Amino acid sequence: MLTDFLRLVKGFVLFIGPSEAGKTSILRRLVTGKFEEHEPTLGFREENIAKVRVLEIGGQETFRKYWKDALEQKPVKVFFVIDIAKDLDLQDYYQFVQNYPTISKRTVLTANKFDLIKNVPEAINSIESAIICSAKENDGMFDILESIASMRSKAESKRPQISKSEENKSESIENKTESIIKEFQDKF
Ligand SMILES: Nc1nc2c(ncn2[C@@H]2O[C@H](COP(=O)(O)OP(=O)(O)OP(=O)(O)O)[C@@H](O)[C@H]2O)c(=O)[nH]1
Ligand SMILES: [Mg+2]
Repeated sequence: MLTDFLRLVKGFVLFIGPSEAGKTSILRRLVTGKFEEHEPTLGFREENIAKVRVLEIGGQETFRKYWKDALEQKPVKVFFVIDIAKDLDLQDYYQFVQNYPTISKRTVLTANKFDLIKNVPEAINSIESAIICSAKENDGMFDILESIASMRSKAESKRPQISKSEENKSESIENKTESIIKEFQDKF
């Protein structure tokens, strides 16, 4: 079912990672600007963020087989969300990177629940592309949004455009990213 769905979807961003790390909380924060309690994701769910299709797959053991299905459909970017306070979650990330060395280049380690700790563990600090965030405290949400939005701009810039006004022609990728972010500004 998920595979059939994904075959129809071109260009999506994937949110995966251990259960309870906060994937749904981050995505709902980005969409609604609010932090609320959620049921665990029993399967997968979809959001539209900055006009990008974002798919979350639940982290419970029974749903992890779907991660593979989704990864085979080549997501443009993967956000691997972990609970920053749980060493086991970080081990999960290392395992993922080992299992999917190619995809790991397009993967952003997203260390959530920063509000629970005082100092970022050195192992996470040393990962340059990692995003440290807290869906609860609304920290780092802008970084995630920017990362999703810039991905859309890049994808668009590769597409041939049929009719372009002079104004559009001069619009740089940075400007596009900025305009997408403006849509979301009231949420932060
Ligand atoms: N302290 C704290 N708790 C958080 C944060 N983000 C999420 N939570 C809590 O963590 C629990 C799990 O959050 P979810 O967003 O459902 O986690 P998930 O990664 O979507 O989990 P699955 O769907 O089962 O894979 C909930 O009780 C949230 O309220 C955060 O930034 N800080
Ligand atoms: Mg979830």
